[in-house]
Formats: sequence, C-alpha cells, structure tokens
Amino acid sequence: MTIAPPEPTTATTVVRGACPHDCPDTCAMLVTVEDGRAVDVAGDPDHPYTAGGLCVKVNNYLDRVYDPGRVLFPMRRTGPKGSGRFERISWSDAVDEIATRLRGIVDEHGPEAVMPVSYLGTQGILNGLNVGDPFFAELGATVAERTYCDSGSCTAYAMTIGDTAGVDPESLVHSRFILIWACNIQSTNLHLWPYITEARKRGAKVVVVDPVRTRTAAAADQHIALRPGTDGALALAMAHVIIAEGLTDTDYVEHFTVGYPEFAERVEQYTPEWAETETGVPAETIRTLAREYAGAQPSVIRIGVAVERHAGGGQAVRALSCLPGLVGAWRKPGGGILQLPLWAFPVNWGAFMHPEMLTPGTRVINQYRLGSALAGEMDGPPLKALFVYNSNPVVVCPDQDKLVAGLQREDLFTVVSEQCMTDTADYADIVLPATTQLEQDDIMFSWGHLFVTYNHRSIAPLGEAVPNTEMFRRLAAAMGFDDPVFRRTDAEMIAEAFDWSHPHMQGITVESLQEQGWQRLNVPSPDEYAPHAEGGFPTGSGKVEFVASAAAGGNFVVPLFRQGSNDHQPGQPVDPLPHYIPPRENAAGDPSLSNRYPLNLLTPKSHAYLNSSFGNHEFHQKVQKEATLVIHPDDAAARGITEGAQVQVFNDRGRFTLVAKLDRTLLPGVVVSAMGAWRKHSRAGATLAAVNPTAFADLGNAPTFSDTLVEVEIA
Ligand SMILES: Nc1nc2c(c(=O)[nH]1)N[C@H]1C(S)=C(S)[C@@H](COP(=O)(O)OP(=O)(O)OC[C@H]3O[C@@H](n4cnc5c(=O)[nH]c(N)nc54)[C@H](O)[C@@H]3O)O[C@H]1N2
Ligand SMILES: Nc1nc2c(c(=O)[nH]1)N[C@H]1C(S)=C(S)[C@@H](COP(=O)(O)OP(=O)(O)OC[C@H]3O[C@@H](n4cnc5c(=O)[nH]c(N)nc54)[C@H](O)[C@@H]3O)O[C@H]1N2
Ligand SMILES: [Mo]
Repeated sequence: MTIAPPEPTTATTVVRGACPHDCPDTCAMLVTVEDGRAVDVAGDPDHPYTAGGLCVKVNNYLDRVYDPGRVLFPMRRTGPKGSGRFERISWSDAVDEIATRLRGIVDEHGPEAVMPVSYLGTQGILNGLNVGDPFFAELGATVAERTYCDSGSCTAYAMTIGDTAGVDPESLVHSRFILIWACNIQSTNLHLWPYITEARKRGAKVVVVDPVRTRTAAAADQHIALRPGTDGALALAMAHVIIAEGLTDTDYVEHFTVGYPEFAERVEQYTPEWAETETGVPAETIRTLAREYAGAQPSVIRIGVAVERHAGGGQAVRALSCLPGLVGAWRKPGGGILQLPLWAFPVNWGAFMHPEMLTPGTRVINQYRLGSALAGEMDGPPLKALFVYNSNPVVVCPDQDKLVAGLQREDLFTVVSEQCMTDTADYADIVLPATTQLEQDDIMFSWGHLFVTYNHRSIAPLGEAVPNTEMFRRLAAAMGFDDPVFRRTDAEMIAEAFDWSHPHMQGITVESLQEQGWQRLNVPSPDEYAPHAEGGFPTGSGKVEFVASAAAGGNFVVPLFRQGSNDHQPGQPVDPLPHYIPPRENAAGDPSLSNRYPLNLLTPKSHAYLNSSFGNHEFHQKVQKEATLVIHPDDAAARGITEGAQVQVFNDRGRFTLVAKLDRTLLPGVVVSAMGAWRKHSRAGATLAAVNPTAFADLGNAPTFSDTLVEVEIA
C-alpha cells in the first residue's frame, strides 16, 4: 500500500484534511493550496457534522502555520532557563546531544530518572497520544500517567454502562429532553448545537446544569445553577424522585439493569430537600427536573468534563450514568447519555501503545504531580530529564509555581518539541521543531461524533519541522533502538491505525478514506441508532450496573490515560453503589480552609483558545480579551473590588493577578477564570494553574480543578 501525498503543483488544489485539535468536533477541513502555499482553510460543507464551518479558533489556522514565531529549526538554549534565548543547531547535533544526555542520565541514575510529558496537542492516531510510548517504554523511563481529561468520568461511566459509545450525537434531533450537564457546548462542542436547535424545533426542552450562566446556559430553556462539585447530590436526588414517584421504566429496569433494589434503597436518603442544602437548587426545581427528564422520552444527558473535577466527581458521573437506565431512555434513538463516543472507533491502540514493551513495575508518575516530582518528593530516583511533546504543562498543570521552580533546575535536562515558543518551551535545553497538521499525514478518530477522518498533508514541512512520528524515528535511531516498531513509516502506521476487520469499519479502507476524506462508521443511521434498546451494555453483566461489578476490583484508570497501558489498573476498593462525596475544599470538609479561602474558583475552557493552544496569536487574544476573574457584585463589594480593578487571587498554593469582571448572574461564592492564557502574558508571572490543587478526584485519578478555594483582594 502506498500513500500518495499531494504532489507540489503550481495549480490551485483543494486538499482534504482534518482539524487536529483536542475537541469533540474533529472537523473535516478543506485546505486550498496555491503554488505550494496554503491560502485558505474551511470546513467541509458536505460533512454532516462539520457542515461547512470551522470555529473561531481554527478559522485562522494559517496564522498558526505561517506565524513568524513558529519554531522551524532545532535550537539549543544559550541564556538562563526561562529566558527564551536559543541558538539554531542542526538536527543531527540536536539528536546526538539528546541521545548523549539521556544515555548519561540512564547510566548514572537509571532510566526512571527520565520522564516523558505529553498530551493532545494533536489528536491524530499517528502523532497524538501514544506516539512516544514505545520509545519511552524501550528506554525504561518513568511511566507518565496522563489523566488530564475525562479519566475519572470514563472510569465511572465504564463501571456503570461499560465503554459504550452511548448516544450518537447526530441522534440528538430525536431527543425530547436534553439535559446539558457541565458542558459549555457553544464554546467547546460548537457543532453539536445545530442538532440541539433542531430538536428544540421539534419540541424538545433544553436544560443546562452549570454553576455559571455560560453562553450555552443563556441559550437554553432553563438554567439550573448549582454549587460547584455538588452534581452527585442533584443526580442522586433525581433518582430519588424518579423512584419515589414511580417514574421508572419498570420493564427496562427489570430486563436490562442489575442492582435496582439496592440502588432504590441507597437513594432513599437523597431527598430533594437534602439535595437543596447541598446544591442550593430548590427542592421543587429538582422534583420538576426529575419528572420532566423521566417523562419526556427519549431524554438525553450530555455530560461535560467538569463533572469529574471535584472530590466526588467519579460518583457524580456514576449517578448520572444510572439515570437513563432507570427511565428507559436507551430504548429510542436520541435517548441515553453522551460522554465520549470515541469508544465506537476500533482504534488499534496496541499498535501504538505497545504495552508489552513496558517493564513491569516501572515507576508511574501522574503528570499533574510533575511539580512535586521535580522537587524530588516522589519515591525512586530524582527526575533528571523531561521530554515534552504535544503539551504545555506550565499552563495546563496545577501547582504552577512548583513546576516552574522544577523546570529552572540547572541539573534538569529538558527537551520540548513544539510548534511555537510556549511557556514550557522557554525552559527547554533543546527545542525541536514540530510540523502542524497541514504538514503531516494522519488519521483521526473523534470523541464527539462517529466519523473517521483522514488528514492529507497539504504543504511541505516549513523549515526543518518534522511530525512527531519522524522525531521519534530519529531519536530511536540515535539511541540504537532496533525494534522494527521504530522503523515504521507513516504509511505503515496508517495501515495499522484501526482494526479494519471490525464491523464498524466495513466499507472503510485506507484508500477510501484517502479518496473521500471522511466516512461515517458502519453503524445504524442517526435515525435508527439505539444500541442499548435491548441492553447489550459492555459491562460484566451486559446490563446497566447500578451495583457495579467492576467496583469490586477497586478504583482504576482506564486504558488511554496511562502511557503504554491497555489494562485496567486497579486501585483502592470502591463502594459498588453510587453515593455522594461532597467537595473536598468546602466548609463541611475543612472549615478552617473555607474561612480563609471562601470563594470557589472554576477554570473552564476559553472560547477563543484551545486549552493553551492559540494563546499566543493576536487574533485569538483579541477575541478572548485579557484574562478576567468573574465575580458576583456582592462578593466584589465586600472586598472593595470594582469592575476592571486589578485583583490577586490566592490560596496556600500560589497566587495570580488579573482584572475583575462583575457579573450578577454568577452564584455568590463562586469566581470564574477561563483557562488557557499564557503565563508570560500574565500581569504578574502566574496563571490560574498556580492555585489549582494536585489532589485527585475519587475515581480515575481525575484532577479537581473545580474543587479549589481561593480568596481575592485588590492587587
Ligand atoms: N473553545 C474551546 N473549546 C474546547 C476546548 C477549549 O479549550 N476551548 N477544550 C477542549 C477540551 S480538551 C475539552 S476536555 C472540552 C471540555 O468542554 P466542556 O466539557 O464544556 O468543559 P469546561 O469548559 O471545562 O466546563 C464546562 C462547564 O462546566 C462548568 N462547571 C465547572 N465546574 C462545575 C461543577 O462542579 N459542576 C457543574 N455542573 N458544572 C461545572 C463550567 O462553568 C463550564 O461552563 O472542550 C474542548 N473544546
Ligand atoms: N485549570 C485547568 N487546567 C486544565 C483544564 C481545566 O479545565 N482547568 N483542562 C485540562 C484538559 S481537559 C486538558 S485536555 C489539558 C490539555 O493540555 P494540553 O494537551 O497540554 O493542551 P495545550 O495547552 O493545548 O498544549 C498542547 C501543546 O502541543 C503543541 N502541539 C500541537 N500539535 C503538535 C504536534 O503535532 N507536535 C508537537 N510536538 N506539539 C504539538 C501545541 O503547540 C501546544 O503547545 O489541560 C488540562 N488543564
Ligand atoms: Mo480535555
């Protein structure tokens, strides 16, 4: 099989590509190329989900590709760490220096003194999550646990209904009741919104559960503002009402669920009145919500990532995943729960992770604890080398001050592969130039729809930039790694990307994808897609597990979230029934803390940045505007804070400075700052990551960003 990249041509051509970003929408892109230069990117009008539109972030993708600040050549540090002063070197010098340093560190301290740091700068199967896994496994480096995003949610979801794709997002047009829970669709999952609009035209009601009146909440029929981290209380109280008022689908419960009697007994205590005291949502509102959710079938719950991000986040997702089974929502297209439909894609993860290459017992460090790890607070050898790619930890990891202090260590050897000089790249000893999506071939799954998308390289790599695949080929050669896995070409990897014999891939081949750009998985149409109308859940029992058999094995991190792992990694035992765990940093949990730090900080996604990507582009900065702290006027007045005042947000972990924005629609006691803005653009050399905790949620080692107490004062 051969892959034919488009030949350079003087004519104008349109090349089919795929948006690479870590976003549920994975848009099909059309790249117009003239004389070898890309002149336009657009959404494919024929793709049902992309529907001809990209988004405010990616419309200007060419500014990113041709940014004068692009990293185009390997560079070696010449100034102090963090100064951003570098000199150009050749690829062979860079690779030799990296290999020599890594070998020296391995000889002196053992391979676990090296740690990779990566996530989803690109989501492509080739260049994304697992591209470095075999290299670091062969080296014997510390295993990086990457529970950045939805890991706790996935553990909870899998415990309850298995790793099912759940509802087809395109089926949402058939939903009668759409419950959007901790998801700011109009910013983070834009292409889903037209389906919701269509459902509404057909009579559906749309309710948003979010402490913040986001643009999505404002556009819904109803906004239920609950206290952060109390989602489990609301979901369990809904179950209480549904059961107490006889609103269950008894036939569905009888045939397709297990543990109903125990669940019914468990939720007796979770009355709406009790939930009102936890959530701040009136008991009557909870009753009405439960009745409407149960009564309007098919109903669907769209859960966002923030449900997992507090002490009891896992159990909150458990409770939410139980609700559709209780009311029989799964019976019809458009009913059930929508989390990550990525499980529908038979990605051949093993061919990329190569779990068999890991040495059993190798030290595992969660990337959220990188600051502590660099400070030498972990068991095992000190970290002496970091290799960062596809990620910008200085902005996206908690405990920023400690992390930056660690990156400043003169005895630490840091390599960063990047497209641009991020806050993290500034601390590198060696920077390696990475291609953008227009300069590389890749093949994409999606975590927001059911289409496979092919990304054709549309232009030649700029400067000496290389895809991550090529970077690891060069590094492996320099290290003398001779496993054939390190010599695979991109074409060979594409051929291995999926289990092509899986029923979902029927009619889909590399060639057909190259030709057509994208294809829907071979699954029933959105008008007929109801995979669990008659059970068939990928759980131990094949049913919705109110009593979770998987809980007996303990808390676990699902495959994907740990480098090279394709096994569930069991942890502490878990109560097999859903239950409520209140936020950790609250008055009940720690009164001394909440006296000093009475405000709950939320850090949702920015509208115009993609995590921290695009934070360096003028256009995106203009749309996003300067980072603000949104605060209720009463909380502001109590602190003498006025609109536009410069404020400091702080707790025992750190502090950051930004501008106050007063908003009466916000719950008192809650403050909000969108994540993604860069540290070097900040007012006082720190971003919100300085105050976020490294503590995990109850399941899947999820982060607890929404479980963060702070105080605010005039700066
Ligand atoms: N524009 C844009 N789009 C993106 C991204 C981006 O950075 N920018 N990032 C992409 C990525 S990686 C992801 S994971 C997705 C995430 O997309 P979403 O799931 O939408 O994630 P967030 O924006 O973090 O949070 C969603 C909402 O949860 C609310 N929230 C916070 N804490 C709580 C809580 O305790 N309970 C409840 N009920 N709500 C809470 C926030 O106010 C916010 O409105 O977006 C993707 N799309
Ligand atoms: N406080 C707070 N922190 C959060 C979150 C939150 O809600 N609040 N959300 C979390 C979530 S959901 C996520 S997913 C993570 C995201 O964390 P990350 O995945 O680290 O996201 P980005 O900040 O976008 O950093 C990706 C980097 O990869 C680079 N890159 C892009 N393509 C390539 C490539 O092909 N090769 C190489 N070598 N580099 C490339 C980009 O330039 C960018 O600098 O952040 C988490 N952090
Ligand atoms: Mo994410």
